[in-house]
Amino acid sequence: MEQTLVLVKPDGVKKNLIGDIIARFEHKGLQVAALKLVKVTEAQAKFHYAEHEGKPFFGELVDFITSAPLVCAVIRGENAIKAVRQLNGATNPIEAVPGSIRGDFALSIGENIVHGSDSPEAAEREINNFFAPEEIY
Ligand code: DAT
Ligand code: MG
Repeated sequence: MEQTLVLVKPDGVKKNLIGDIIARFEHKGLQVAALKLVKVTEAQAKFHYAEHEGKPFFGELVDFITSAPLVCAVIRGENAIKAVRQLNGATNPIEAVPGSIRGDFALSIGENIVHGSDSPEAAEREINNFFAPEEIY
């Protein structure tokens, strides 16, 4: 069993897509192990996206993710990390295939609706940045 961190980013929340997005993970057979709505702090955002520090889009990324509440979730299941990223679709929504979350609901790379951890190490780090152990069931 794997665990991964999912974010329904502020654009997904504003577009009233929380339910649709979480439903896709549930329909796939993955389980929701933790779920909450939060306004991310700048420090939390910078830690979450630390691998992108120094890139030209880093400032915009931090501004965007802290601009309004988002939904964070721990999603659990067999191959959860890869399964979530497959359901999310390619980073750039214009490359994401129809049927994927980004392929269906997003148009621009700066506002691509959803996040999924990309490795077990990243998942552990990212989950700890958003959840206390007792919040995960
Ligand atoms: P992913 O979210 O698919 O793991 P990533 O880790 O490469 O993609 O990038 C993190 C986020 O940063 C991504 O969801 C959107 C934003 N981003 C990535 N590349 C970008 C670019 N070239 N211009 C603007 N935003 C970008
Ligand atoms: Mg990433």
